[in-house]
Amino acid sequence: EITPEFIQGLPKAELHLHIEGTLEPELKLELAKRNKVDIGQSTIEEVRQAYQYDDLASFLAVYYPAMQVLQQEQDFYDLAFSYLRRAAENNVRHVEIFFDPQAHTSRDISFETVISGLHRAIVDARALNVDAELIMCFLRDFSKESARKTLLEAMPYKDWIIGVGLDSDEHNNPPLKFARQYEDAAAAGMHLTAHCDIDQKDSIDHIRQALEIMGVERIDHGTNIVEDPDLVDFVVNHQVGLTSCPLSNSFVRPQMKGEEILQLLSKGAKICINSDDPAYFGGYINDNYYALADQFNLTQQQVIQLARNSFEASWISDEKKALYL
Ligand code: ES4
Ligand code: ZN
Repeated sequence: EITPEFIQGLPKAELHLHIEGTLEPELKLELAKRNKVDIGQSTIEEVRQAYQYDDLASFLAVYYPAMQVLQQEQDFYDLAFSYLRRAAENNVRHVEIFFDPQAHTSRDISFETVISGLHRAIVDARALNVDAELIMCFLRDFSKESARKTLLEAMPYKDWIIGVGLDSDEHNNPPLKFARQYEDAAAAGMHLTAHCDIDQKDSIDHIRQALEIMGVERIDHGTNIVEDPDLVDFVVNHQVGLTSCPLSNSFVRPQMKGEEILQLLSKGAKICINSDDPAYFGGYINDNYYALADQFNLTQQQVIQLARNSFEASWISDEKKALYL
């Protein structure tokens, strides 16, 4: 019923996309050469062969070390501009891009180098009819002191950062660990979101903390919320966005979670479809819509609602939103 052409034709927003997860093998090799970094692989086939993961821990162990090829401002520009070109090809009109400054500052790459390259790509991508913003993620397995330092480094660039998020290893790293940094970010005018991953030991607790104590406006992943009807009512009543990533789920989590996505959609939750780390999980946003639509027999109405939700859950101005809704 649903064709790739139908999905291609829908204007979409992408709200759950890690820029470091868009590093394709081709660019990884080019940057390794440019910066004379030995990554242990020298062909695209070898790079792809190293992509062996079946859960979050084994994925993150491949993902973070690969970032050493990113060194110069131009590298961050090339990474972001390549993604934004793909986004435009996927008919993505608006994107809120996660970046992990601590994955770079911990390697002695300056915050300024990272954000300047990303921001310059965003400015140039306006010519492609893609409007993009940055969400700064704290690495939740780093200390709260490190998060505090990162937020201070970000302050001179706060007009370039629309919000903060939380990613990396969730085990024993609850949202509340960063309550103070979220308060400070909100006081600086930033929006708030947090990863609360699927089937984590404490995922319902984490979702509840993030929503009820920290006031996040979106939950990244978070489809486990179906286990708790009161929390589902809360996200429906407060229009909290839920950013799902079907291909990511099927790669490094137990399954795509299509039933949960459809259940939340039918209850009126602002759930939407995203690609997470497309260079690692076998597809960009249209591939994610198609995989879900194909395997769970979605109707055109359901796919249209998912695309509408992506704009409704976004942080663009109401005037701009009206152009898409
Ligand atoms: C991530 Cl799949 C996933 N989970 C947690 N943190 C991440 N950062 C990038 N991809
Ligand atoms: Zn993510």
